[in-house]
Amino acid sequence: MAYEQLIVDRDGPVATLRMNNPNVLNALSRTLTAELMDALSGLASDAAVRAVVLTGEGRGFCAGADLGALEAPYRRGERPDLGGFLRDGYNRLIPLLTDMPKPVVAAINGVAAGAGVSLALACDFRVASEASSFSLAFVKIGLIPDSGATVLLPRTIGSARSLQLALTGDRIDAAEALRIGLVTMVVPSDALASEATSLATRLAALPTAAMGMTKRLFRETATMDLRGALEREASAQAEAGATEDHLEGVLAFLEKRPPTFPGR
Ligand code: T3D
Repeated sequence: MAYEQLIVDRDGPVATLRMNNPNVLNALSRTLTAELMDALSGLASDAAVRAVVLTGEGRGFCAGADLGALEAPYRRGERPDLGGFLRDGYNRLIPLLTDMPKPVVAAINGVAAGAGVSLALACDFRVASEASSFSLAFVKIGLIPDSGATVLLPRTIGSARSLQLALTGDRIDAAEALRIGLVTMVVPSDALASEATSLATRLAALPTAAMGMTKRLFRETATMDLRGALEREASAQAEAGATEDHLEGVLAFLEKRPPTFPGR
């Protein structure tokens, strides 16, 4: 399907989504938000896709909410309901990334601000270019961190650093993001696409069903006690043990050959 502000490329089992609203650093317009939701929903149920890459066109990854959309109503003296806007938009978009039953790699090509940071945090891997930077810019316009940032950021880098970034809105560069664990890898700008694709290609050859279940378990057990988590693991392991991937993994090990996982 052709979109206005999103480019979808397929290379075998890897799908790459490129946010394409570069004049505003891929700010999340209503169009881009809706297109991301549509594309991610389709990829979630497409068994031929076994890994997803999310990146941006131009010099931005994503500058968060499209502030241009607020100009007309604010100048008219209207105050739109931002809570309703979140419930209809980002609150539906973010779970499509976190709950994607296959790995999602954010290839952060430039600045990520506001909900753009949340978008990166909702992905499973964050590979950043040396040109990337990060700002929880919400506070600079009198807003609170949203789109899951209040949960996803502390879970990733700890509460003290999260609060510092959230309360100051300070922009940090790629090296600092790596140091505090906000991203897991920093690469030269011209190597970003190939590094992210090569990671996604490697992930796409692994047992997709088990990876989907692993993501789900990490989400579910985050709020459980040990006994609850042990039981959840047992029932998920029963599911994993019934997959073709598990059978192939064990047989390949016993036959001393590399496995070929069918992804189910
Ligand atoms: O409001 C709601 O709907 C509720 C939900 C809120 C969730 C949020 O995400 S709130 C946070 C929103 N985002 C921001 O506040 C970030 C705003 N942008 C910036 O602070 C800076 O642009 C950056 C730090 C991201 C990058 O700075 P820089 O100097 O590299 O670029 P620039 O020159 O500021 O931006 C380039 C263009 O993109 C510029 O347009 P122009 O002058 O070339 O015509 C700029 O206005 C535009 N732009 C950047 N961010 C946004 C944007 N246009 C609309 N919305 C943006 N978020």
